[in-house]
Parts: sequence; C-alpha cells; structure tokens
Amino acid sequence: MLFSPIFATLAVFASAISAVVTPRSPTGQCETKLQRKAWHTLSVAEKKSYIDAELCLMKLPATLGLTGAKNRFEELQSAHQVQAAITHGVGAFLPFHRLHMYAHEQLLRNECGYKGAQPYWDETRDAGKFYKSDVLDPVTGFGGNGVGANGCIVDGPFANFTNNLGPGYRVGDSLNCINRFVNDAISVMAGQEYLDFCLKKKTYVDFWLCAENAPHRSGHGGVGGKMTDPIASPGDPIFYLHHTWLDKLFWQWQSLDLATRLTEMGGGNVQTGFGFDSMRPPPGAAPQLPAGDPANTTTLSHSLNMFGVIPNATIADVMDIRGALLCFEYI
Ligand SMILES: *[C@@H]1O[C@H](CO)[C@@H](O)[C@H](O)[C@H]1NC(C)=O
Ligand SMILES: *[C@@H]1O[C@H](CO)[C@@H](O)[C@H](O)[C@H]1NC(C)=O
Ligand SMILES: *[C@@H]1O[C@H](CO)[C@@H](O)[C@H](O)[C@H]1NC(C)=O
Ligand SMILES: [Cu+2]
Repeated sequence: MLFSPIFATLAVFASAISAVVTPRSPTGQCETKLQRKAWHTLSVAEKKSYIDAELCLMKLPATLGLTGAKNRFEELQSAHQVQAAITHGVGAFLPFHRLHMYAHEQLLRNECGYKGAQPYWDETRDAGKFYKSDVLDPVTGFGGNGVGANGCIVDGPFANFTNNLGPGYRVGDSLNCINRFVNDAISVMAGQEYLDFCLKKKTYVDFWLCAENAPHRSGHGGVGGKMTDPIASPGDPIFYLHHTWLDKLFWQWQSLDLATRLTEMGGGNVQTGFGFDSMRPPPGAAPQLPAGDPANTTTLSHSLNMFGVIPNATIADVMDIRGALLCFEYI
C-alpha cells in the first residue's frame, strides 16, 4: 500500500468521533441548513479540513462487503460504479447525483470529523482555464495536472492515493492512480452561456438533458483522466466538487419555479440514444430497472440505491434541498 503515514493518524482520530451526526430539530425537520460554498471562497484552514477528511475517508476500512472496494471512499465510488448505466442518460441522473453528493458530505461529517459542508467548484469562474484553477492547486487544492503518458498526478494531497476500482465496471477493477489530462478546450463548456442555455429550459426533461450535456461534460472532460471515466470517476475526489456544482445548477433551475419544479420529474429509466453506449454494463452487472417506478418512466417514487453507504431515498426525498433529509443551501 502506498498510503502516507498521515492517514494512520487521521483514522485513529476519526474513529474517536464517529458518532457526530447532522443536527436536526426534535421533529426531524430542517432547521439549520448546512451552507455549501464555492471552493475558492473557503479559507486555507477550511480547505485543509475538507481535504484532511477526504484523506481520512480513503483510509477508513470498508464495511459493506462491496466487491473491490477497500475503504469507505471506495464504497461510495462503488455505489456509482455499479449503477452507472441506470443513473446516467436517465431521468434519475440529477436526483441520483444529488443524493450521492449528500452521502459524501455525510461520510466526511459523521466518520471523519468534518465540520463543514460539501463545497462546490465554481467551474464557470475557471471555464477555459482549469489549468490555473484554485481547485487544482498543489498546496491548497487537489493537486495539479497529471504527468507523463499515464497522467498520474504527482503533487498535492492525493498524489499517493491508489484506487482499487475501475477503469469502468467491476470487471475492470485494478490498482490505479488518480490521473488527469486537463483539457481547456472542453472546460469552456462550464461557461455562463452554457448554463444560461440550460436554465431557460421549461421542462425537467429538457433541463436534465441540457445539464447532463455541456455543463456536466465540462468538469469531467476538462479535468480528464479518471474524471472522464463515466463509471468509476468518483475515484478522483474532484468528482464531488464538480457534481455539487452541477447540483447547484439543478437547484438554481428549480428555484426559478419552485411551485412546479419541486415535484416535476420525467425521463426514462433505461438509457438510450445518449451516446452512452460505452456505458453498457457487462451482463448481470447492473439492475435493469430500479425499484419504485411502475414502468420505464422516472417518477418521484423511484428508489435511489446507495448500497448501504447511507439509507436509500426516493427521488421525492431529494427534490427539495431545504427538506428534512438534505437540509442544505447553496451560497
Ligand atoms: C507521496 O510519496 C512520495 C514518495 O514516497 C513522498 O515523497 C510524498 O511526500 C508523498 N506525498 C504525499 C502527499 O503523501
Ligand atoms: C425506456 O425509456 C427510454 C427513454 O424514454 C425509451 O427510449 C426506451 O425505449 C424505453 N425502454 C423500454 C424497454 O421501454
Ligand atoms: C436499496 O434499493 C435497492 C434497489 O431498489 C434494493 O435492492 C435494496 O434492498 C435497498 N436497500 C435498502 C437498505 O433498503
Ligand atoms: Cu455520475
């Protein structure tokens, strides 16, 4: 194993405080919302506390028996990997990733002593110039671009993290580095004009299709390497900042018409025609239709499966970020 000694210290620290939970009112309603902020607005100390918690998660032993996953960070990655074919190019794309970001925030807080909220990457600020983003800072960020033919990152706090999942589905699992090939011809799709184009969409289906396209592709393709793996990309911790930014865009769109958009859902449960053919799972590797929906149309009762990392939730549970389950806001 290539873990650095700092991991061991953090793991001991984390186990001592594993009982910390998100504060709730006695009725279970949302009272004090966690404030999710942009990475570049965090203090150096806040950035360090987030990264230290992520390093802790990468060291905490796996508990769920999910094939291939060797630590808690990878268990959350596994929940994404196994279900990639039913969470991309489908109506559940935005709700699933909203819950997945929440699960990450919960793990950091409940198991690694993190006191803050899940930050997001304001990619619009860095559109077309990811190479000089604060997020890729080797000292206060996630490390910089990859080096050499395989693009493994060699600086920053995650330089030595070896990931056991991917490439692709479980069948591809092998020990691999976090690699990146920053591509600023692709990162331009985080630009405000692309967001505005999506924000004008009138229906959930049109908005989701728009958001999953350019804004979503900006962070994956702009960072490159592991982040371009549509199945195992949560192996690069930048994934969580990218998808939280995309979730902020989803909430921004919902906020333009909450009366309608807290309950509007749609799309299919089986992906077709989205150019995701490379995401076809090996036979038997992913469920074909998720629980909760009466047919191949995504509804509010659709079950989002977190494989025990956190309890499953329905799409209805995650439609309102200010609701009893999620209880956060974007600043
Ligand atoms: C990664 O490993 C190298 C070589 O052992 C070491 O010099 C470096 O400090 C390590 N980096 C981190 C972030 O642990
Ligand atoms: C499922 O939904 C998609 C998208 O709406 C559609 O194209 C596909 O034909 C449907 N598949 C089945 C088996 O009904
Ligand atoms: C979560 O959802 C999946 C798929 O619907 C189901 O198989 C599983 O049993 C659920 N897990 C829990 C803990 O309810
Ligand atoms: Cu995804």
